[in-house]
Amino acid sequence: MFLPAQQTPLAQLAQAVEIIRGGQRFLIAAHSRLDGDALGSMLVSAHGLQLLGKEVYLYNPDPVPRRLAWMTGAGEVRRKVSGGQRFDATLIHDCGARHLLGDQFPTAHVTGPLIVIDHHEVVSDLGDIVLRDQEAGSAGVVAMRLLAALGVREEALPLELATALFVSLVEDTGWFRYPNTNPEVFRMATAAMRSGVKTWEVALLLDEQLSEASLRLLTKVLPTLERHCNGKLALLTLDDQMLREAQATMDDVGKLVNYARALRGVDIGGQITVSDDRIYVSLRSKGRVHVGELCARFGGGGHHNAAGCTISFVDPSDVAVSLARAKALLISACEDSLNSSPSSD
Ligand SMILES: [Mn+2]
Repeated sequence: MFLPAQQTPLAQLAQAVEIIRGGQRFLIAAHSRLDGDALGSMLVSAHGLQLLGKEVYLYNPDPVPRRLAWMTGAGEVRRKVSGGQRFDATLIHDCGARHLLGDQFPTAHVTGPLIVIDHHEVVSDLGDIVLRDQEAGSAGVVAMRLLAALGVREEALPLELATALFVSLVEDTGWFRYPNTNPEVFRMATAAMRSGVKTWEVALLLDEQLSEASLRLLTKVLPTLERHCNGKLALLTLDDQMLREAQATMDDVGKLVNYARALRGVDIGGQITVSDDRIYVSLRSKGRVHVGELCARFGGGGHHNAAGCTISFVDPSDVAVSLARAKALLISACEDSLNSSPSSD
């Protein structure tokens, strides 16, 4: 019934358009641990489909982070798809792996065909129709391209749609700084501004609403800094005890990993989060090392300069042992990647 994934991007886009035109109810999903692009791209599709007279149901396994809760439609995201529903198709955003949709993601009987809207480089097999462009600045860009193919004009977007698009752009390009910043990103940012988005208003809402707990947490995490691989790898570690001491929650964590990457002489910055019998690793590269490929070795994925993976505890009763082993594995993988990537200095 559906074209195989190796069909051309244009054929896949045409088929997605046909399914959406012919359907009425759509499930809108994204990867767990929502970030500005995952939620932003979901909301681009949700507002866009509503504009076209369709009904949408928003799902994510995790709660919406506090810093994104102001976005119009964020309050509609449900952590479970309530029983008895059937959808004509499901749009999955910013996601390259099935497990990132959570255990509550419904069966094919409920979801209908899966349309993946994504820009990740390191992915596993997911989706009946795959709209994936690794050159796209964000998943929101791919979602906007689909809306354009459905007849939504970029020049006159409803403010809530324009805002969602803008958030996806600024979050994934680091406010137009990362190498994925390209003319299409600026074109869509211009369209968003023409539709009424104000940059400073968005910046205030996204980045100028820190809790005091987040600063207390910073004072716990920064002293954990370690340098490895001749200083080229910088690691920060966060655990539940630090959260308790700072009276903080995961909502207060923020982008700690950027402090590690920003150091002079560092090629890879990493943040290790120890929580719930799992060790979650976030890596950021300045460009020399492809951290997406590095994380894929541990079953994770992502992009050239930003990626993540999860490492299970070897011994849930002894956190220190599990953490030491995870660090050793990570350091040796980074060492390999650094050795096989040409040095810039
Ligand atoms: Mn993204």
